[in-house]
Amino acid sequence: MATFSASPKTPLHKLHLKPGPQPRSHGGCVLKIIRYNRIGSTNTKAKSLAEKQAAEWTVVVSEVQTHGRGRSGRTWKSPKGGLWFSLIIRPKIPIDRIPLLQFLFANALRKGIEEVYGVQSEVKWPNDLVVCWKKLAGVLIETKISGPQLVYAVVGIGLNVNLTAEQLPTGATSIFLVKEKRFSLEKALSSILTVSERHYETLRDESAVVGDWWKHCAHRMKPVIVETGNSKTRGRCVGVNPDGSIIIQTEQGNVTVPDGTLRLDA
Ligand code: BT5
Repeated sequence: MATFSASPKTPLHKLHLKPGPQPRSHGGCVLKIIRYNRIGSTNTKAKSLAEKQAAEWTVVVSEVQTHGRGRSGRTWKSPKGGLWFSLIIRPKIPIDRIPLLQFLFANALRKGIEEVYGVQSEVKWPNDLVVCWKKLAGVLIETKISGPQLVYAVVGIGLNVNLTAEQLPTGATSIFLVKEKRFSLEKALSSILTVSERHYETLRDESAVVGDWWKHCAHRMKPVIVETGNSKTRGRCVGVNPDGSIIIQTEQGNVTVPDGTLRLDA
């Protein structure tokens, strides 16, 4: 089990700490959790801490985000009742393998959700966890690169835990809606971090990371449409690559799409 400490640099009035056991080492790094009741975006805060040399496994968590962010400037609804947090990591990986992080943390989140709540979810390209095609969680990875080096990555995770249908956008779901009961956010955070730590150690085994993701993919071998800007790719989803791209088998042959939004082709 992961155990937590608070950063001594965090302004005390912003901390909302729970007493806990002594911090544990993560490959030489101590897991630090910095808690807010309310913040703009935990990813934005974690990025500014990373710029100030915050150590790996520094976590920023907030009960509410007033400007929660998704990809490409999209909004992430983050009222009280969800688990909204960001983790700073500094993996030594080639920059073309950064997208592996997205697969790895989606895998860890899926496993954590299964362990804590007994909820079976599936991964959806590029960064979602879904239950019956409804979005349960999203992962937003933001990085700083210097030349060929990854300086840091901030892994933002949004998991709809105790949210009601009224609090969620159309097409979303929550653990509460699936299980019809409310759960502790604290336990979920602890377990997801513990599972993430376990998965993090497998980062170098890219075929295992991608293989695990693909095995639990909601659209594996299914007909899909991927929209990227103004272009649409239609065909059967036949794989994903360690560089984060998806492979679509079209009438003209296999097409590799680096990013976009995917839906089932009904
Ligand atoms: C994501 O973006 O799915 C990544 C979401 C990451 C959120 C976390 S919370 C902690 C950390 N701090 C941040 O500021 N962000 C991260 P994307 O694939 O672009 O999906 C965004 C879309 O999901 C929106 O355009 C909505 O349609 C939908 N959406 C918004 N809020 C949602 C919610 N709570 N649950 C499910 N879907 C949501």
